[in-house]
Amino acid sequence: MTAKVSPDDIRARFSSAMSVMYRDEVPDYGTLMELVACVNDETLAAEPDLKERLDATDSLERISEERHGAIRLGTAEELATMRRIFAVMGMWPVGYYDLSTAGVPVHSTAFRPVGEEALKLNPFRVFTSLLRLDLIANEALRAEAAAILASRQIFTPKALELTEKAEKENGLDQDDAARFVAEVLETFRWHDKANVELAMYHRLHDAHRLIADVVSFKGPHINHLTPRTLDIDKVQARMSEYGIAPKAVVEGPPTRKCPILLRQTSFKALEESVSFHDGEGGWQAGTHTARFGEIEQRGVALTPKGRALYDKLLDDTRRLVRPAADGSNAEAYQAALTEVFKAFPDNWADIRAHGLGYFSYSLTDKGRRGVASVSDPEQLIVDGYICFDAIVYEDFLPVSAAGIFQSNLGDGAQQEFAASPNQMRFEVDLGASVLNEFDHYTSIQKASLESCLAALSARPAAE
Ligand code: OOG
Ligand code: NI
Repeated sequence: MTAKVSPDDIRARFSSAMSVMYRDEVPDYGTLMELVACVNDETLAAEPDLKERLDATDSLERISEERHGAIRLGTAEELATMRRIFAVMGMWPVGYYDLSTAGVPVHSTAFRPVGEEALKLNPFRVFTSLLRLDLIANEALRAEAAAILASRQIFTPKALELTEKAEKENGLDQDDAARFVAEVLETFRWHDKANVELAMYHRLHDAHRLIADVVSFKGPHINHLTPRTLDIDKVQARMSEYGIAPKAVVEGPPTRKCPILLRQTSFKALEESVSFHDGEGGWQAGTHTARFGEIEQRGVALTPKGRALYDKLLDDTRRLVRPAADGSNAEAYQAALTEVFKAFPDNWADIRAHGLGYFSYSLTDKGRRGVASVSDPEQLIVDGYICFDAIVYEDFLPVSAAGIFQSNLGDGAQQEFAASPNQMRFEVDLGASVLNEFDHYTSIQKASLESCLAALSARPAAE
C-alpha cells in the first residue's frame, strides 16, 4: 500500500491551485494580492514587535496567502457532495449563517480546518451557501429554477470517484491526491457560457440577482478569494490607487488596539461577458456580475456575551448611520462605528475579566519553573504563573457576509425577506450537523487552562 497524503496537505495544494486559477481568471485579483503583499511588508517593517510575534506563531512567507473563498450551491445534493469532498481535505462544516434577514436568499456554513495544528498548516476555508428557492415568491419560476438545477452536474465523474476512493481507503496516495485537486478545481471554474437563455436569466435576475448567479451557470464558480492583511485600513485606502474599486466601507468592528472578530472589505465585482443560449442552437451576448476579491483581518473570538455586545453596538451604529452602497456616507459611518464601539473594552485584561473573549492559557517561565501553592486560576494569573493569549476568531459574521454579498450584487435597492433561519433543514440537506463555534472555542479555552493546572499540580511540593 502506498503512503497517504495528509488531508492538510491536500487542502494546501487545493488552495494554492485555486489561487493560481483565480488570478488567471480575474486579473484584478492578482493586483489585489500585490497590494496586500506590499502593505504586509510595510507593516512588518514598521512594527518589529509584530514581526517577531508572527514569526513565532505563523509562517511569515505565507502571511499573505488566501484565508478563504466562497461558493453558492443550488441543491441539497450538491451541498452533501461538497461536504464529502471537503472532508477529504480536512475541512468540516462550522457554524450556521442565516442570510435571509439581510436580504440574501441563502443559508450557509463555512467548511474549515478545525484544530490548531490543521489551521496552522493551512487555514483555507470555503464559505458555502445554499440557495433557498423556498424564499422565492413566484411559484412557477421556483419550479423552473429547481428543474434547471436538478439537471446540472457540477462535479466531474473522476472527482466523485476519487472522493469515494478516499472515503473507502481512508485517504489518497500522491498520484490520486494530485488528480483529486485537479478534478475538484473544475467545479470552481468560471464558465462564460451560461446554462440558460438570456430571457430566463433576466427572469431569475429580477427575482434576485443571486438566484441568477446560482441557477444560470454550469457550476458554482468561486466568487472570491480572500488573503490576510495586516492593515486592512491601508489596503482599503490604497485600492483605488491600484485601479480597483473598493466597496464603500470595511465590514465588522472599527479599528482597535485589541482587534475583535473579523474585519473584511472587497473590491467590487466586475461586469463580465457571458454567452447565453439563444434558443436556436446558437449564442447570444450578455453580461453577469459576480466575481470579486476580498481581504480580511482577524481578532479575538468572542463569547456569547461578547458577541451579544458586538451585535448590539453594530446595531446601534447602523441605526445612527446606515452605510450607503455608493460610499456617500462612509466617513460618517466610520465615525459612528468608532464612537459607539467605545463601549467595548479595548485591553485584553478587561476583555477577559468581563468574559467577552476566549483566551488560551499557558505557563509563564515562572510557571514552568516554580511551584504554585494555590490552585485558583485567577490567583495563578495574578501571581504570574499562567498567562493568556487571545484565541483568533476563525469563523464569519452574518451581517458582514451580507454586506459583502450586497456590495457585489450591485448598488440597487435591497430586497427584504422575512427572517427564517432553518438550521435543521440545512443540516438535513448537508447530511451532517454543523459544529457550534462557541462550543468549539470554549473547549479550546478549557483544555488550555486544564493543561496548565495539571502541569502545576503534577510538580512535587517545594522543599
Ligand atoms: C459569500 C459572502 C460571505 C464573507 O467573507 O463573509 C463571505 C458570498 O458572497 O458568496 O465570503
Ligand atoms: Ni468572503
